[in-house]
Amino acid sequence: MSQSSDYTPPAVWTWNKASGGRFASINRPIAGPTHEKELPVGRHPMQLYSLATPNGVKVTVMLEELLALGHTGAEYDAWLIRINAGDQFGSGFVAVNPNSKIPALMDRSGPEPIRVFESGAILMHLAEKFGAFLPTEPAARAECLSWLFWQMGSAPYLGGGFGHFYAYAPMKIEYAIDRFAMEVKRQLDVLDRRLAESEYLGGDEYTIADMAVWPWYGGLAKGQAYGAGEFLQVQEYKNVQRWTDQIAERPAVKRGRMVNRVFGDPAGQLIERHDASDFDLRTQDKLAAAE
Ligand SMILES: N[C@@H](CCC(=O)N[C@@H](CS)C(=O)NCC(=O)O)C(=O)O
Repeated sequence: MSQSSDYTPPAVWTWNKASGGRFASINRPIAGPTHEKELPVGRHPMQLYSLATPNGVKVTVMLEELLALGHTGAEYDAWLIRINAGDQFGSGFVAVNPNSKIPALMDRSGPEPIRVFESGAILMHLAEKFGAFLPTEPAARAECLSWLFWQMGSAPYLGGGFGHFYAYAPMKIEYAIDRFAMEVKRQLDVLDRRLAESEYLGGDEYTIADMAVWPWYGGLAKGQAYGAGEFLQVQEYKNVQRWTDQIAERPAVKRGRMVNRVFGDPAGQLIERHDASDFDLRTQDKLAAAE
């Protein structure tokens, strides 16, 4: 391994140059809004401001699963937040999520709107509100929440650690790639062992834990994340593969992953969702054909 480094950190870090790499234009060391912009509000109880990244997909899958169970109170408008264009720094968005990251939810079903940010908190809020996808029996609930919070703590090593240094950083740093590849393979093995003994992460039931983990680790298992399938030999994690395929077959998952999607097959992109019929009528292929 290369050992050299010509960089010695100064006593005080200053923001005097762009960080480099993909997403450098939206990275900054301060919080708060950069511009005034109100968020749009639609007619449904749930107003979601998001993008179809793995963190965004967790919530659109949950909303589609709730609707599939007949919970009409989960009807939602999904508005697009283009993070590459800095929409997350608009004043309206920052008022919903002071952390300036998608997904962000406004629950407008009650007398006063309730803001919810952090995808795990949004999943819990919806699960408790509708009494679905979070077991109430104490042991099953604890197992579900343990895997939900496992995802919240683990995925930053996958995305911000491995993904960043393997795919997005302006230079390939062997030490950083080795460190995070090791951790991500360890995480895949954690999941693989759990899914060898259990159909779903929480146990026999499909829960918000699966909804949180699947968009990240299912995508990774299918080689869709960072072009790293071969590098990490993801096909070896047989139980993760089985679980990934099983969840991908769910109709609500197929719908949820299309919402706020701005890349890939036009037939799989529903840029904004305001009605259940939008899946049939307003995907990008249909809109282009109608022009
Ligand atoms: N822990 C947060 C992470 C959210 C997050 O990192 N969102 C990314 C997209 S996947 C984002 O909005 N990034 C914009 C930015 O960093 O400016 C969650 O689970 O909601």
